[in-house]
Amino acid sequence: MAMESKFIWMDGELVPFEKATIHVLTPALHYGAAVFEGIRAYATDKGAAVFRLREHAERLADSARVLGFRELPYGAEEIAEAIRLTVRANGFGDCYIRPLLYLTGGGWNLNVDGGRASLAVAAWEWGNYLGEEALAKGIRANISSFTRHQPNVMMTKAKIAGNYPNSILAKTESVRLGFDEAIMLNPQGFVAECTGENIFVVHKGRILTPPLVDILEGITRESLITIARDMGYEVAETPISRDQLYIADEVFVCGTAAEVIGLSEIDFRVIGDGQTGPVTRSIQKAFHDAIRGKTPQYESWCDYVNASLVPLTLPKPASVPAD
Ligand code: PPE
Repeated sequence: MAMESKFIWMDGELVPFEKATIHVLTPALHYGAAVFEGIRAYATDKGAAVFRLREHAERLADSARVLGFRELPYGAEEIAEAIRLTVRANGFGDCYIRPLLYLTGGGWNLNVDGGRASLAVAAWEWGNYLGEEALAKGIRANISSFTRHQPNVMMTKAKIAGNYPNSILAKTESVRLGFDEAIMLNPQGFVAECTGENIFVVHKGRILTPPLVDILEGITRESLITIARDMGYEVAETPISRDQLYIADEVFVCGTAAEVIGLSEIDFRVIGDGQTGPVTRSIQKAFHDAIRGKTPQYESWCDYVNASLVPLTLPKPASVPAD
């Protein structure tokens, strides 16, 4: 199984991969009452480094708060430590990390207060999210026939598991139509985000991206805005229409899993010259350097798993290799 690892961390314990199971009557599974993160760690000269770990751990706790959990078994710092421990115990360099806080032990009357939250942290080696050729050639996207969430229907700031069937509907439709990814519009008809990425447009030397109001506050998005501004580009957070995508010089998408990928075509219109454009390439390169700890300016974004600053207070079974 491609997602295999030695251990998955579950509520304070590293459990062997095959034993990391939950009962079919766990409410999270029935109602999507769970929140998750997608995080990447990268092999660097100083060992594995988790990219922007603190921000991801805080977003997980925030997502739980948005879903209505009033008490969490772990705070952001403990979540971060469980993540470092999981990467270390599995001996991974490059890997994808998936913490999941899920409703269990009750909550069957659609009330989170009837149950409690449990935390699991898995990690696995996950290659190119948008396909082998995405980085070199860019990908083809369409505008989805499905609308992205209105924030008073589903909370777009939170990575709530139950938000994702909206992405599944859109992505499945796009792939069946022969595209690689779906671009989703908000209920007003402006560009929101993709099924698992934020989106950027390059037009006449300026970089534009939709405002945060009804999208996920992507951590890659925020990193790229910082990188682009540091490189001297003007970046504006502004509503973007569908036709602005068609006439863009470049369009790129970004996310933890996808990283930074150019769009070669949208709705059968070639974007720019149909290749990953020069602005996208320069930002891609700066991002790839940053995630591997090669840019002193951004080194604080790398959390080296072998250099935990907090003492290891979480339970650790005897089978875990010594640090
Ligand atoms: N929008 C959505 C809807 C989203 O799911 C992601 C992450 C982003 C934007 C980018 O956010 P960030 O990772 O913080 O830069 N999507 C996750 C993959 C979803 C999946 O399970 O598949 C991810 O990239 O981990």
